[in-house]
Amino acid sequence: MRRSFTKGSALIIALGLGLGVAGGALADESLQDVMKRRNLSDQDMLAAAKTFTPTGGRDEFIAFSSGGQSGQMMVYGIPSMRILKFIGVFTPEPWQGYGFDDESKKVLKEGALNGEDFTYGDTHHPNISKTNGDYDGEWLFINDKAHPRIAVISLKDFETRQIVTNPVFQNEHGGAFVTNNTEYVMEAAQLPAPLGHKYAPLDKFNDEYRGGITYWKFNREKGKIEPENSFSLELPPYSQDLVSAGKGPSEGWAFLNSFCAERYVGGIESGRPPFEAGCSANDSDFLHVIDWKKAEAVYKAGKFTKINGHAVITLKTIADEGLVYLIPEAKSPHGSDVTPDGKFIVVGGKLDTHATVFDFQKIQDQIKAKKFAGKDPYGLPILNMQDSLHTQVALGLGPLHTQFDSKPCIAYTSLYVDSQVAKWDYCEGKVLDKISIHYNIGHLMTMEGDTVHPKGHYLVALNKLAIDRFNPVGPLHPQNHQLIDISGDKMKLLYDMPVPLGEPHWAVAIAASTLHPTVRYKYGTDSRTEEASPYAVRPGSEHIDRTPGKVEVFGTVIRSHFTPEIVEAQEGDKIIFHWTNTERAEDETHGFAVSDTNVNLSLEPGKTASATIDAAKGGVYPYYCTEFCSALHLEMEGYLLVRPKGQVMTTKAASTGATYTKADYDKQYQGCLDTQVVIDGVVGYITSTNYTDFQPVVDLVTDATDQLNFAKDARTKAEGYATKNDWQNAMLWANQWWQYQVKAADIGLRAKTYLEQHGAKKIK
Ligand code: RUQ
Ligand code: CUA
Repeated sequence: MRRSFTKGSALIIALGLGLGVAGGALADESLQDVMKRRNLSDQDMLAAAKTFTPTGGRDEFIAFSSGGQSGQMMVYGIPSMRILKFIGVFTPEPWQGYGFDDESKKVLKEGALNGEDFTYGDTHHPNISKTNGDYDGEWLFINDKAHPRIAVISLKDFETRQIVTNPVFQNEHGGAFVTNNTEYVMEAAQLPAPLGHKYAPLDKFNDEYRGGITYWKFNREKGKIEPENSFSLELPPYSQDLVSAGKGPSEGWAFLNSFCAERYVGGIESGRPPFEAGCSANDSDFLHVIDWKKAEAVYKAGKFTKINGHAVITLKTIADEGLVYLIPEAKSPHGSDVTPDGKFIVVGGKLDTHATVFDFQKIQDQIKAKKFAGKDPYGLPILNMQDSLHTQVALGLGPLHTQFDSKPCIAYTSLYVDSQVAKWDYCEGKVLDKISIHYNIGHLMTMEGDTVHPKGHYLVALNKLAIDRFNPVGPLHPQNHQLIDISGDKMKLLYDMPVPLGEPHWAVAIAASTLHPTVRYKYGTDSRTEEASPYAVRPGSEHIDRTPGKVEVFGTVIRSHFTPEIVEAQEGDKIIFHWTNTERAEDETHGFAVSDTNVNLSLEPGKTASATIDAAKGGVYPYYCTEFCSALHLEMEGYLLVRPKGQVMTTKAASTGATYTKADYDKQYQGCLDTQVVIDGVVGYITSTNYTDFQPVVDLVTDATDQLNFAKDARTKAEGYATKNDWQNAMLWANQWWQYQVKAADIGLRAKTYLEQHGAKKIK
């Protein structure tokens, strides 16, 4: 429950709000009545009970989903399917100030190509950093198919730290998949093009158009991809698709498929059959088996050429060194997923009814014996498909992607054309169960389903079409994420979640207990780099620096004021605001918006962020806080005054406003003394318990102590003015003293509630 404070001679805590119970007959409805009224079956009730999360409840798993064309990501809880956050990645996200503060503009700028800033991204495949093949919950990666890019997101604060653009590919699809210890983030090209963003006519397709895969070196300590330590493999123009890293026995290898080994070039406008006909004409495409450990050694030995400053291992070197082997795979494959034990690779086929299970050991045996069926036109050895197979299983129409269960040998494969999920045993090669979804599933996600220890429990179907599942909202329908219970023998559909964001593509889910996000930043953190901001100031040392043509504000925010509140500048000046949120209280975020400008910051506790304004036109630009942070949130405001050319600076920036008397001061002063009694009571309660055993309370006590120190300062000022009979300033500072007390009391009450709810013990 929210508390609010009413100003008066004493602090009144309004606890009574919202306690009323809905009146009338509905309140007396029984479960049976509700089931009847809403036409719910026992099965529905069971599904509801499996997903319903009472107020304050937490989810067992956290999912990170691609946000498709939004260029963002979505975070939601499983099994409740409650959306927790959208993460701005390749596109601005105003609420989080992403793309609006100077710090995040820098991150987005890294994603510009040929000088162009993109305001969309086509995000496809998220991946969580792994340690020994399991999610470690530290970093998140996602690719942008449209402008080949990879982004790095910190799972401490769910903010984007870095964007790298691919210097050699024109387009990609097979990102962002990590190797088992996150040594590399893999990004495979899709539409072949001349490497290095160059031109070549299409009649040179076979000779000058190329595919490839980039290995982006990830520095875990810095949380950064290191382009200078990354390399790419030049690959034939086969339209490479998805890739996954080997595990266990297949550690050090990667498996990348392709869907147009025909190297067909369409041209429907000139009477040629289109791409779709030519790219699906042959019975097979190629699975690329990549020895990435060996490729890394070749790169480190300097056997590469440079394109746009980036190391590329050429096809010739790849063939000479034996870095890539090809295996024919069923027509128009899609999805390449390594089993948790690392022994098998499962590949779907969009135009096939089978899932193909390749046996890594059999592949190795052929490679070791140099037993090749032939070579492709680029000199890459081709293995015999039959000799590489473990089994092929007829699953249904359009098998795409596969995820794994915690139970051995159990896999789930999406069937796009059939609109179903197949549960099957890849060891024995038999189908166990099927469930219909709505509709045309693409990817699917089990809990930690691409790690060496999948967690089972749930599966989410990421569907391409929703058609009739939700209330109509016009021709563009929401996406449909469907939650399925996979804990029993038979799959059970639990919940449909509409998502109005973009095509979901893939998602990954991690046990919530593995994530350890921060509650607040270390004081003065530039959240976009996670480093100390050089612009942070402590309360009391706020200042405005003026140099010709430039006004630089070093300020702080706290409930419920900006310091400074009035900033004057001259037309033509560059004005730079740096704000530090000095709050430590959980969720006490302030915003900073300047009217008639594109400035909108989000200042979470401890964060420092900056905004630059070019004051082209004289005028009055009010600024205000955009988060309803306190009872006096609307009063959290200020003015940027830009004087038109020719006007001089006024020394008295603000009018004096109302005038106060000694009586006003005395009344306020008494009010502060009364409030202090309430605060002392709360402090007495907290210190009488074992509160130091509760870290969140220790943090809150630190916050409250901060506020009480500010209160003491304000009191000293008030009393100082009172001795000079300056009742105007005395009264205003006494009021400010009270404002700080209110915030201290608010924090104290949060701490008290926490202690009561978490069974604190009396020790005094
Ligand atoms: S792909 S629907 Cu973009 Cu991940 Cu398979
Ligand atoms: Cu700070 Cu509203």
